[in-house]
Amino acid sequence: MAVDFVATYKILVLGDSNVGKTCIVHRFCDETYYDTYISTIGIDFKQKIVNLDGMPIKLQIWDTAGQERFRTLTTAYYRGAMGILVMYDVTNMDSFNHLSYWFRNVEENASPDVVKVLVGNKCDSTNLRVVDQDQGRKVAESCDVPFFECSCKEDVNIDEIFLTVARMIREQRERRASKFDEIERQQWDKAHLTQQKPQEPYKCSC
Ligand SMILES: Nc1nc2c(ncn2[C@@H]2O[C@H](COP(=O)(O)OP(=O)(O)OP(=O)(O)O)[C@@H](O)[C@H]2O)c(=O)[nH]1
Ligand SMILES: [Mg+2]
Repeated sequence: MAVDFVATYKILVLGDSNVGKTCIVHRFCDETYYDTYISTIGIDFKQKIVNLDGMPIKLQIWDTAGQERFRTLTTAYYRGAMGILVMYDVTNMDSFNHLSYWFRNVEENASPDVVKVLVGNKCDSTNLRVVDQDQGRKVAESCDVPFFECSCKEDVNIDEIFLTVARMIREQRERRASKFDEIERQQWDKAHLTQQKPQEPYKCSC
């Protein structure tokens, strides 16, 4: 059977209920958008193969429920994630104020080398905006993560967000691989150089 992708990257989408997590996954994977709100129950996922600078990579995107009653369930999925989108809604100040909760939760439950981006959604809603772009940028700088504002409704920045995360995951994996190569090389050197150590010159016991 032909393999049409070279790696699978697991990406998790987090944030308060109603910020647009399901919409961003649908927009990216299916190029669809719905105005009706159906709150996610538990967790769901969709997949899409992207061409990452000439390499076909499968992105497996996990859409978590923002509702508090599902937190224990969704937290169990943090560990396997290679990339995380932490999302808020630029028309909802509470969702922005809760970012510290989401970043702390990632810190406590995800792998230490997971890559993260901060995403402010619904940037099309100019009249309803309550979180300035600068406020989002400052939080991203303080967490040392890339920052995007996007609109699932008008398809603004959606591909850019997922391709950025995918590139960051690839770079992280390359860094880790070269670290392993280095450790392996050192172990090989140690083993072989010890073996090749010159023998002690023969000393007569008399
Ligand atoms: N104006 C505007 N509305 C949006 C946008 N993205 C999502 N919405 C609306 O926001 C509501 C919530 O979207 P969802 O994607 O279901 O939210 P969610 O974060 O998955 O919510 P939970 O599943 O409860 O955690 C829906 O009514 C969407 O139509 C956007 O870019 N612009
Ligand atoms: Mg949802």
